[in-house]
Amino acid sequence: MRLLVTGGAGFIGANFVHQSVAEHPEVEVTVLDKLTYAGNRASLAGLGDAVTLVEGDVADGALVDRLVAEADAVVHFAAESHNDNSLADPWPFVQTNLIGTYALLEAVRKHDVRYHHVSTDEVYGDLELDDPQRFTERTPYNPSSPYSSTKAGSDLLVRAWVRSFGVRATISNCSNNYGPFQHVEKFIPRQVTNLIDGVRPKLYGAGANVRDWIHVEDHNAAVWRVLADGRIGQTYLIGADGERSNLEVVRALLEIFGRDADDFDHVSDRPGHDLRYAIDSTLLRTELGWSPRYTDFRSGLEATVAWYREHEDWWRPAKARVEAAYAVTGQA
Ligand code: NAD
Ligand code: TDX
Repeated sequence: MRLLVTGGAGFIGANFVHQSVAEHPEVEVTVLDKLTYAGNRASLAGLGDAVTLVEGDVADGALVDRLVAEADAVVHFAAESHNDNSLADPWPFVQTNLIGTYALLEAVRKHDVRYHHVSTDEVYGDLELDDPQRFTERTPYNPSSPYSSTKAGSDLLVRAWVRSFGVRATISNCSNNYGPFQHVEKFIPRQVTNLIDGVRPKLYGAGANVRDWIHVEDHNAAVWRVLADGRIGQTYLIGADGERSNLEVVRALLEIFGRDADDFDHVSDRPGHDLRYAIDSTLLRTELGWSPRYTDFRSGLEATVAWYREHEDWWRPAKARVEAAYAVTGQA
């Protein structure tokens, strides 16, 4: 099988490519990645002939048409992915997340290629802390930020292309991922690399916001299950019952680093900051037999800390620029 993986030099995409090469040796992988600030060739190092990297834009219709014509399936990870960046400059989010998805949909429609669309739980908006309901496949869309609204729009394009044109597509909406190769702008890698540098973690607002953490390998195993056996036109929610407040995560990291429990700073909150995400992944578990392997968040976090300690050459070049940008918004 020939698989086109967009965004394969980013966090989740790179982990997906590593996992695919290790567990599905019959698959030939082509990565299409623009190598923005978030993409890194080094994340695909050591994979040899099994992977071809094409540097290009998912919104480039002619390039996408050519690559899709040579593929049996497409897994679309490429996106502008960081909420804080979408507040500073929404345009790249509209361009990549909406126009990029449109270009892929037109190509898979023309060449009748199987398509899987990787999306986020943020399309559903947020929940109150004490809401007993979690997000399901039937929860109405209610995105808050430029990032999540462009992801929501891209999901709706996929649904329309399935219904109107018979495109063979599935969608998955996953909760917050952690693990190796995540950019240092994101919450967990930012605090881990701060702690390695002897800098105090930075918590937005009071730190009461809750995220539903899942290890990236569990997310990608679910994407493979959906790609292989998912029903065309169906949306699957991916989550591993990992709800934690940001304060709890910071405290766990401080403990891992042997630092005092109050050794962190409160910084300016994110405008429009979603309060809580929580996923009910019953459909995925019952229909496709998926379950997470990383059920102990603390040991997953320890393994992630060890990875960042061992791969300073990978993250160090991005660190100073990220912290300089956070200083401008009062978040450093
Ligand atoms: P990331 O920012 O780490 O990686 C994105 C990748 O896409 C980078 O390699 C970047 O170079 C590439 N890219 C950006 N614009 C492009 C363009 N126009 N053309 C081609 N390539 C382009 O993101 P991530 O965290 O790995 O997220 C991957 C996908 O998973 C996204 O669609 C995101 O919405 C979704 N998702 C992420 C999470 C999470 O917790 N990180 C959770 C649920 C869903
Ligand atoms: O320094 C920080 N301090 C802090 O308290 C940073 C960077 C973040 N936060 C908070 C904001 C969020 O409540 O931590 C939480 C997680 O923040 P992010 O890592 O920016 O993730 P989030 O905004 O929740 O979105 C992530 O999960 C869903 C991904 O970036 C998205 O791509 C994905 O769709």
